[in-house]
This record gives sequence, structure tokens and C-alpha cells, in this order.
Amino acid sequence: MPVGTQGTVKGLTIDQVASTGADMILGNTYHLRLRPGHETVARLGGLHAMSGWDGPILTDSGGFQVFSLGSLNQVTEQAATFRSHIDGAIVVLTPEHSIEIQEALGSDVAMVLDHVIALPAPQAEVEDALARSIRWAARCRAASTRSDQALFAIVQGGLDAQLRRQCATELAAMPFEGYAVGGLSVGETPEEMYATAAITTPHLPVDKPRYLMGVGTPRDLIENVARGIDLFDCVMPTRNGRNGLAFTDEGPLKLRNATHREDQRPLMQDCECLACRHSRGYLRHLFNAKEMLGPTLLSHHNLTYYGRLMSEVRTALEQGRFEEYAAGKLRGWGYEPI
Ligand code: PRF
Ligand code: ZN
Repeated sequence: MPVGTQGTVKGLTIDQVASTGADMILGNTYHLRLRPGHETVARLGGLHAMSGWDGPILTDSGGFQVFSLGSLNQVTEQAATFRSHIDGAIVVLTPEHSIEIQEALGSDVAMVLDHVIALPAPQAEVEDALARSIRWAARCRAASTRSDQALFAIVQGGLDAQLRRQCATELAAMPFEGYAVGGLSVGETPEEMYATAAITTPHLPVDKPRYLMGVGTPRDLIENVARGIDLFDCVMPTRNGRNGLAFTDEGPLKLRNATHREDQRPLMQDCECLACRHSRGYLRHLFNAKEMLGPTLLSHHNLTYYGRLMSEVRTALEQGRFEEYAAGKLRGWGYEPI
């Protein structure tokens, strides 16, 4: 899922987002609650009508943004309380309020409110956040009223195999339409992330989507698909695109580098995106001249690259040649096969 935090995938029109092959996009409860406000979004017809995106939308619950963006965060059994990063106002986010906001936004998939902590953390803190996340998941399930909105649970538990298994097993016994693995990509190594995904997915239902939140690099997608993950979201393709970095089969290219000054080649041969109609030299010029088209074109290329990667992954899985496909990609990026 491309990330459209504030009701827009930054720098792209919805037609451009659709042309990257994306089916579902992500929106953020935390941001839309603060601005323009979920009630305003509802009066504008909901997130689909407001943004013009008529495909599926998943909204994150706010748990992670409270952790990463808010200040003066305080988590009690009742709620996460934080200061708005926009105007300093104090906001109290209970599990019930997170569901109320997501129902007003009208997303197709809502996420439960969870308690996210930075890693590494003391065992007692990891256990406390995990137990609270399970209780909050139950409160979110009880609070949800829309039969046209799926609700996904989120497994926490740090890097601890026992805790991950316990959390996954308890949540799997509750009625959710899908399951996310949260609390990763928060400072651990890639190998720790892969190991944690590997010990978590066997305890999740096989017939429901498994979603790894906030991940990752192209390599992370391949490695985690190999460990049983179906769905991802990440700002990486768009944020890196805005900063002049383009993903390719040979690894990332930094377009600001002088080596690209008079390079007539596109970023990639056979890429159908809007950027690959132009030379690397032109793209470099756009970034050097701070033209807004540069971030737009590279965001379009990177989302097209991610979309194509996942589409090829699906085909390779269907045809029983995922391992071979994954090995080729990983070698191209300079990594050992799985
Ligand atoms: N919880 C929620 N959203 C998230 C995460 C999480 O743990 C992550 C983890 N990197 C990204 N987004 N609710
Ligand atoms: Zn391209």
C-alpha cells in the first residue's frame, strides 16, 4: 500500500497512484483526526469521496503515530494521551475513539489501537505493552459498528519469540478479519525483523491477510513474503522519491550525484512509469533546480517499482518459482539469496 497519510499520496494525483498498479492505499487516523478533523472528513463525504480514491483504503489506528510524532505521550489503561504536533492541543485517544474516527473516515479496513514502544526495551515494558495491546484490541472489536469495515488486530511483543507467539495466539482466537505484525522497523536490525516475522506468522490464521506494518525496503518485502507476509505499507518509495533516490534492480540511484549529469539513459529500461520517459540527466537537473516535478516523477517511479515487484512476487508464487525469483532479485541488489 502506498502511504497517503493526510488523504493524499504526497506529490501524486489519484490517477497517477492508480497507474502504479496500487490497489489499496493507507490513511492515518492520527493526522486526519487533527487536521482537517474526522467530522470534517465525514461531512466531505468520507475519505474516499474527499480524496477521490475509489479503491480500498486502510486506516492506521494512531498507535504508532502517538509513539513517533506526539510529544508528552502518556499511556494509561484507559487511553494514549498526546500533544498535537500541529498546535500543541492535548488529545486523548482511547481504543473506542480510534474506532469512532476510523468509522467517520469510512475506510475499508480499520486497525486496532495498539501500544508501540521503542526497541530495545526491558522485558517488563514489552510485556506490559503487549498485554495492553491485547486488551485494547478487544475494546476496539467491541466498539466497531460498521459491517462494511474490516478490523485488523496487531501483534506486538518486541523481538521475544515467546511473547510474539502468545500475542499472536491470543489475537488469533478473537474474531478479526486480518492480522498485522507491528512493533518492527523501530530500530532493530533487518535480520532481527525477519526472525520475528518468521516466529509470528505460523501462529496466525492461514486464511486471513497478514500485514507487516511500516516495512520496508525492496529486500524487506522479498524476505518477509518468504516468511509468510501478504501485505505491506511504507513511506519509503514516496519519501525517498521526494529526496531524489530511485529504486532499481541494481540497487538505489541517488539522482543528485554528478555522475548522472549527462546520462541519457532512463532510470530503468522497460519501466512504464512517468519518470522513465526521461533521461537520468534531466531527472538530476529537476532535483538540482528544486523543481516540483522531480519529486513527483521519482515517487511515481518508486511506487511503480514496488507495485511491479509485488505483482511479480504474486506470479512467481502462483507458478511455484518464488525462491528462484527472490534469489535473482536479492543478488541484483547485492544480497545473498535467502
Ligand atoms: N502499530 C501501528 N502502526 C504502525 C506500526 C505499529 O506497530 C508500525 C511498526 N513499524 C508501523 N505502523 N498501529
Ligand atoms: Zn520508472
